[in-house]
Amino acid sequence: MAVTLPRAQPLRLLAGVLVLLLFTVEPAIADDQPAQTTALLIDGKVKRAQRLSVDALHRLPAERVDVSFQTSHGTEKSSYTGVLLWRLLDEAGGIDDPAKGAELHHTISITARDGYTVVISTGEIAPDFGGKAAMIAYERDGVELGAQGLRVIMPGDRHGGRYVRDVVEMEVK
Ligand SMILES: Nc1nc2c(c(=O)[nH]1)N[C@H]1C(S)=C(S)[C@@H](COP(=O)(O)O)O[C@H]1N2
Ligand SMILES: [Mo]
Repeated sequence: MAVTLPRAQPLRLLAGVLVLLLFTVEPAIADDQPAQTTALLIDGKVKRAQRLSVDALHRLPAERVDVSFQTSHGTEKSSYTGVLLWRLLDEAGGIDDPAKGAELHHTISITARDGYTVVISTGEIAPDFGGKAAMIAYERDGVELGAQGLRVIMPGDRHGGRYVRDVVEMEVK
């Protein structure tokens, strides 16, 4: 015996409409977000805090480096092009500290859009000391990183942990 429950129909209709709304409204909200423009903020203890666009980075002296590092999904081997962190500090007027040996007294907190943060010391990248050719890359294997965002390159690191993806800020402390 087929018994139809008349009250079930409007409920189903309502559920259907709700499901439809979920699928249609969510992308509409995402589309309303302002386009994320890639830029790098250099602030904290620097003389002239800067917000550098990708174009501005392209106008600075470029370095290209071949690197290879371990990740949870195997070894990554690529060639990155970008600007040395030390050169970027220079662009921001240098470390704002007149003390002798100031380049050995500070840290740089590098933060990504997802909140991932890595801290390095200024002494590690100072040319007369650690001299590490750490850089912010805008290009990988000849292709612009574009929407992937800028990336920290740490030549010599064995694991990829400091290869911060989509970096947005370098704060000198
Ligand atoms: N923004 C951001 N960058 C990040 C991470 C992260 O979680 N967020 N993980 C790091 C770790 S632990 C590794 S091993 C590498 C992985 O590199 P891949 O994304 O190119 O595979 O990215 C590094 N950079
Ligand atoms: Mo990792």
